[in-house]
Amino acid sequence: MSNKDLAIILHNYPQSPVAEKIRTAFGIKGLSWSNVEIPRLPPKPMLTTLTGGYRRTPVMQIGADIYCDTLCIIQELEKRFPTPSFMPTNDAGFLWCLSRWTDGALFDLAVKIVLGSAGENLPADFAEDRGRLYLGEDWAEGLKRANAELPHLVAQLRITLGRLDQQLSDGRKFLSGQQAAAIDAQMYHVAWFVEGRWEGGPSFIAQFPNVKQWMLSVSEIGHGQSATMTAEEAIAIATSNQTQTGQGVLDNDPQGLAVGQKISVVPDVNGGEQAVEGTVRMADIYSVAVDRVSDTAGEVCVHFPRAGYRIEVL
Ligand SMILES: N[C@@H](CCC(=O)N[C@@H](CS)C(=O)NCC(=O)O)C(=O)O
Repeated sequence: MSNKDLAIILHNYPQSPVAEKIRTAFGIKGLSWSNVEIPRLPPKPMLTTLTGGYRRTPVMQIGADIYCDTLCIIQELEKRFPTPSFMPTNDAGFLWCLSRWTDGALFDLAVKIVLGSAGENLPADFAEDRGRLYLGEDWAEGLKRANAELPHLVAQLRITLGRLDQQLSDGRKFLSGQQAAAIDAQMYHVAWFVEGRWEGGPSFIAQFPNVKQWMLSVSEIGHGQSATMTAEEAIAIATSNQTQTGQGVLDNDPQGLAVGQKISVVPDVNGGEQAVEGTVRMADIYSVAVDRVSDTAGEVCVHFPRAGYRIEVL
């Protein structure tokens, strides 16, 4: 069976900006995919049975391979479906590095603006879950601070949009030229989130006409072709397939990882998240994958990026 025969499944929900990044990435590559809608708040047992505890959105599944985090997903899509490339210019190294910032500091800034500006209007359970995930143990204080310092936060975000607006002023259609790149999806999901979920968002974005025009171009790319799938169907696909990931660890692993070693993997932020445990199947500079046995789906291979994730040898 070739890679192309196995369907791409995205576990996500429509309001998720981070999922919008991947839906747009599917559009850039013109991919077909199955859409499994997951809950916006935990518990998410049909998702975590596949991931081993990772609860963030989105998660991509291809057969019995489960890809956590959008960096890991984009890396995998580029490997399996190289054309058209997510990196159409000769700046791939810079662009991968830049995506660490769009997905980290820039997205966190947007989260503070959206959550902070909503203030008391956030539903209590949502505020508690997302507050803890993004703002740490003192999240209630953090939300109040974000609300109080909203002008400062907006001034920070304005810098990025100002720079992008300048870059786009030469008439290019996308950020790095006439062809859409991964960095378009990676910047776009932040702008989409701010415009759609902060009440000041539309007028803020309107100050940057080139950015607004670029957002339209990115939205016109669409999301590829998708069809609805149930979580039960996705689990059955994991059960009836085997991982396509080869075994091996690149030489000179700085953490001394070895195939078969028991490890845990968790986002390296103070989000109060559950670590995923399994045995190393594959590790290289950019990714790590563990084998684990799911209660409902049998043997699965769960993949993470190494950037931004903490691996502990157990
Ligand atoms: N670094 C992660 C961030 C994922 C993330 O924070 N996603 C948000 C959704 S927009 C989330 O998980 N929120 C909590 C949830 O959906 O349960 C990635 O790039 O995939």
